[in-house]
Amino acid sequence: MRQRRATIDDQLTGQHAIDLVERRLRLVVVGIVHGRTVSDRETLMSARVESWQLRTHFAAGLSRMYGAEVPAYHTLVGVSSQVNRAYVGAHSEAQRLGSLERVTAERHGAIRVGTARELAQVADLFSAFGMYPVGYYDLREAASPIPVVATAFRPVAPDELACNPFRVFTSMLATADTRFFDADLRDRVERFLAQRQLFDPALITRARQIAASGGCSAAEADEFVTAAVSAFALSRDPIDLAWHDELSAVSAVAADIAGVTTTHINHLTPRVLDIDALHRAMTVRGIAMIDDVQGPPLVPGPQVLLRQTSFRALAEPRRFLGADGSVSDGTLRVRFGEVEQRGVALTPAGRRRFDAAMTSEDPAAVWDQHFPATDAQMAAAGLAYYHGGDPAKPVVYEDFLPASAAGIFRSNLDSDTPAAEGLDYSDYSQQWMAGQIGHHIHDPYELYEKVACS
Ligand code: OOG
Ligand code: NI
Repeated sequence: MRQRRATIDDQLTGQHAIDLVERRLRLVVVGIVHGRTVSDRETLMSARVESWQLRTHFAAGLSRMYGAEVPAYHTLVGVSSQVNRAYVGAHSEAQRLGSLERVTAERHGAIRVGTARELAQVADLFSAFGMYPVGYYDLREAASPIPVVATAFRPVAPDELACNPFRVFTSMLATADTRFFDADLRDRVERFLAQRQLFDPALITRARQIAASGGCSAAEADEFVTAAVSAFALSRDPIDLAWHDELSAVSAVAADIAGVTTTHINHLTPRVLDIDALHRAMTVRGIAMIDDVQGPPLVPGPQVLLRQTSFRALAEPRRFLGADGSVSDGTLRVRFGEVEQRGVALTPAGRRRFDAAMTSEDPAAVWDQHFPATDAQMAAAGLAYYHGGDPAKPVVYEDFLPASAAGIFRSNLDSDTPAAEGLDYSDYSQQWMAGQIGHHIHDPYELYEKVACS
């Protein structure tokens, strides 16, 4: 048994880990069919594939596609799995925030859309994978503002998170904010966006049906997942150069979102158990990471919330359409590599302390004025969530941090223009977004309460 375990761990290198989970899943589906009835193909194809299984296939499909498009992702995933194995080998309690297998296979993605209508389509599409909007992030409020409002789509029930925690940070361009878009530009951006179609309407209709029934047949699953994955492929269609340039002068993010007729997966982020080791290992390989790890500092006590860092992807080939109708080759540097380390989820009281610590020039230096040094003290003071209140069983933070997200966005921009001075007359809010997309946006704290009590 020990022998076998070692062989499995050896295989846990990046995509391998994902493929392994996916393969096991297929075996489960086949196994169910065999167990119940005869094993003829018809029965197999009518076997039910649950939403969580579709989610696993979706995450694996995106990972394969993104790896083919952005080769540096493979390096990041490979180094991440090495770091995880080394960390588990050296720390006896390493797996209390998740098994080596879960952590190594875990990813979050990021996508960006232009309008509330497009966001509503994303919400419907992701509901087929059991991924629902959680939290509201207004990145216009960050120290260095980005003209987007966002939510994250993810599983919400504890057993669904345990099956597969895939999540996607999803941003929407804030065209109604006059500090970024004057009336004329807003009008032209909105007209451009109204004319494009990111998703085949049939895909969204099918997604709604799958969401309503909680899954689909094995026969339909492949086609549905393949279509969903390809909706996020980088397009080879020529980009209108003048329009893209005009938007780039306002905001690189606006150009990435509204300067093109499609959307794409911006990044897929592996999870590591030791982000500082990862940062060093990537730097040694000559990959220039951003200087800082975003989010909480490295502290001797319990690691909280989420730490992230990133590197700029290489320029990717794109085709451009000139004013004279000629098509030329060029490049864009938009997509990047990111890695994350997840810690314990904080209660509202813990989060207030975190926000206070982060106002310091040097959060690590003042950390012990805000947080105790052990999980037992964190639990006793009601600062963080633990399963059944047991300090040995932290509840993992499943969400994002607005300041870090803005930092991740900005660190990878060629240039960005600051927002103009002035007041914001737009009415973006969590309620506004929920109304626009027709889905309840979950409060992360309510979900952590439930997880801690389950
Ligand atoms: C999203 C940036 C935020 C994160 O992990 O906080 C993000 C984007 O670049 O589209 O991915
Ligand atoms: Ni990210």
